Amino acid sequence: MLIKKAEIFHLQMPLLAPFKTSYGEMSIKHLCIVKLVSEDGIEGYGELDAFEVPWYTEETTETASLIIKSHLLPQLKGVDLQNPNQVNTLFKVFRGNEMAKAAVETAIWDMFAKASNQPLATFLGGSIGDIDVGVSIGIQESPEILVNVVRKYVSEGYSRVKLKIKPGSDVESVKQVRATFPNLSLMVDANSAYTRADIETLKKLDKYDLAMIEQPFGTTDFVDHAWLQKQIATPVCLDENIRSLEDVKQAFTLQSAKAINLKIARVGGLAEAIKIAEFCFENNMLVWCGGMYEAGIGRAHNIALASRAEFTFPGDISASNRYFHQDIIQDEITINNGKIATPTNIGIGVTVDQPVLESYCTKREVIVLD
Ligand code: OSB
Ligand code: MG
Repeated sequence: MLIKKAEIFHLQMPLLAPFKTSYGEMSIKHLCIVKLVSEDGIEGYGELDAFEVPWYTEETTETASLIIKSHLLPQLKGVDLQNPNQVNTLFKVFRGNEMAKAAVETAIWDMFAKASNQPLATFLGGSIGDIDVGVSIGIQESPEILVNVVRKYVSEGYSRVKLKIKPGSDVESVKQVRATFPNLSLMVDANSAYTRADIETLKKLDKYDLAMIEQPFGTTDFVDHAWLQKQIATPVCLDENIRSLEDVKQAFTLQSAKAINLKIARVGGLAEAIKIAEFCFENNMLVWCGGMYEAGIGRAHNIALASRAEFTFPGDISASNRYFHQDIIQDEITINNGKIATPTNIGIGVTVDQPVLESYCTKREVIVLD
C-alpha cells in the first residue's frame, strides 16, 4: 500500500462542560483529523489526540501536527507498505512524539482493514459484540455536586465510574460517593498530583473498595509507585508513565502497578498497544482502554482495540453525546446496559460528517507524497 496524499484538519470542539483535573481545566478540545489516501484510492482516518497545552504529556496539537508534516509523512514517501505493523518500526527512528505517530499509524490500520474488507475490530484480533464502558468525571465544586453528577452517569448506564482527585478534593468526595453507591465499580485518577508525603491520604482512600488508583505519583516514577503498592490493597494503575511496552515491563518487574490504562495515542499507535495488551494478559496485569476526550474517529479506534479479549475492565469510552454538542461522525454511538456495540462496517466502521467536521475546522493542510 502506497500512501499518496494526506489531509490534516485542525479542529476546535467546545466541550459541553469544562473538564477539571489536577492539571487544570479544559473547555475546548483541540484535535486534528488525519486523512490518508492510498494510490488505489483507499481512505484511512486517524485522530491526533494531543491537547492544546502540554500538561498531560509533552506534545501539543500544534507540535504533533508539525511532527506529522515534517517527519512522519515524509518517512512514508515511496514506501509500499505490506503490513500496518511496519509503520511502528518505520517511526521508531524518531524519538517520542507518540501522539503524532498514533494519529498517522491508526489511519493506516483503518486503510488495511478496509483493504481486507473487515471491520477494524476483527482485523485487530478482536470481535464484533458489546464492550463494557465507564465514565471519567472531572473534579467538581463539592462532594454533594459530585454525587449528583455520578447519579446522572449511573442512570445513563455507565458500568464503572472514575473520579478525578487532587489533594484537598479526595477522601471526602470518595467517602460520599461510596456511601451513596455501595456497589458501584468505582476508581480514582490523581493525574500525578501526590507524593510520598501524602501516604496517609492514600491509605484512607484504600478503605473505599476502589477498583484502582490511577497515576498517584510522578509521570516517570516507578520506584515510589512500587513503594505505595506494597502498602495498599487497592491496585495501582499507571497512565502517564506508560509510553511503550518497555515501560510496562519496567512496571511489572518493579511491581509498580497491577493495572495499566492503555491509550493508543500515548503509546504511539495500535501495534504497540496490542503488544502491551498481550504482555499484560500473559503476566496477569489488568489492562483497560483509557480515553483522551476523543471525537468520533479516535473513539472508533478505541472501540476496535477494546474489543480484544484482553480488555475485561470497562474502558474510558463514552457515548457520542457525552463531550460535544455534535460529533464529527454521522453514526450515533450509544450506551446500552453499560455497553457500546462495535461497528460492523469495514475499517473504523464510522463515517465522517464532512459539513460538521468543517464547521469545527480552523485550518486544513494538504500534503502530497510524491
Ligand atoms: O488521565 O485518563 C486521564 C482525559 C484527558 C487526559 C487524561 C485523562 C483523561 C480522562 C478522560 O480521564 C477520559 C475520557 O473520558 O476520555
Ligand atoms: Mg489518567
